[in-house]
Amino acid sequence: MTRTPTPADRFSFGLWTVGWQGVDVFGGPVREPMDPVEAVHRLAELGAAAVTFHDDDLVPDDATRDATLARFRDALTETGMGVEMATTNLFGAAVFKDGAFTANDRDVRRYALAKAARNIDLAAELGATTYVFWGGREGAESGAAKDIGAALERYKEGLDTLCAYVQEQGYDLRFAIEPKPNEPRGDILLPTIGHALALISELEHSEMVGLNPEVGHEEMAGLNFAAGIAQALWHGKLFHVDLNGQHGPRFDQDLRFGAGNLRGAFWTVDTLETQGYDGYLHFDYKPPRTEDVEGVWESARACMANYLVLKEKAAAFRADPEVAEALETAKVAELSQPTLAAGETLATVREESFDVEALAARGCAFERLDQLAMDHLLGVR
Ligand SMILES: [Mn+2]
Repeated sequence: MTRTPTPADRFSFGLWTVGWQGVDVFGGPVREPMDPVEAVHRLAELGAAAVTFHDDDLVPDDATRDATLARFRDALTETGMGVEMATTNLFGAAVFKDGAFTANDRDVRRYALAKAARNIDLAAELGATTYVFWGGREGAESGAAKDIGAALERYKEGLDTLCAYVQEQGYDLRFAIEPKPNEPRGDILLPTIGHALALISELEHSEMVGLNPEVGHEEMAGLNFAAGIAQALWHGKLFHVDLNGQHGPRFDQDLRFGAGNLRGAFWTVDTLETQGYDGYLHFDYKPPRTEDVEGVWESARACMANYLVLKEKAAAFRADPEVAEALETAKVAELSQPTLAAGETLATVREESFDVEALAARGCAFERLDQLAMDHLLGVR
């Protein structure tokens, strides 16, 4: 079993993941700040292909910006690591307490656009091809505080403006929206994959905007992540993915990939590997604050190892002749057959006679199929 990744596996990590110092709502930092150069070297040694960053992770202040970028570029050159995605921190600073593109205060919205545009320039310069928008502060805690329709208009305006900017500059960059239902805001705009897809369809340049769904974010809403990304793929909108782990609806746990909902992780990998996704496999998780720096690297290694193990198990499931037979019995392929044959109309089926009782009596045989998957996952097949 291959558990050692290589760059061909297309794994990437946010600098903010391994660099998380463990600050949470109830406590301060438990680990020293991580030098982005150190993160690049250690992730390269572990077999990752690329890193991603928020502006504030890499270049938090202008006084050190040039020197930091010079060291960072050297680290990329020395290791062969790429920057595949970047994003703007539009949530951490006090100015964004009521959101960025959808803040009631127009001056805040104007500042947010300027901050995003500046980091889009850096992202393009470093070779990123995806730019993520996670609007963690775009939302509200109370009903009267936010005019939702107006907020969506401003969200659209922000994305339309930045899309036009990318096109004017000729950057090879696509946008990916990351939905989340709540936390830090009580209710966040674009809470799920479906909400974000609906907004995208209203955008001026909808062809250059897709999704960056995150496992934990969808599962916080009680949703099935594999089904969600399968729909995103069907729309041609799975531009990027954030892999991590979550134990159902509760606070955002950001566990390493494979922890939490393991069966969900199995179907997530199966979907990514069989439904045409060819982007980076990006981990957006937080090494628990119980860990020292060695625990950080252990969790990063485990994210990739768990993906590779699940990939092997999902492939073995798909290659199993008994599974092929169970799929046939469950009529899974039959769903790809159009309901009406060529030339048929609705009138054809209205004239057809159906033995409804006999149809109703047919079992679907899904339990056998699912147990075969469980047997592969449990390692007993
Ligand atoms: Mn994320």
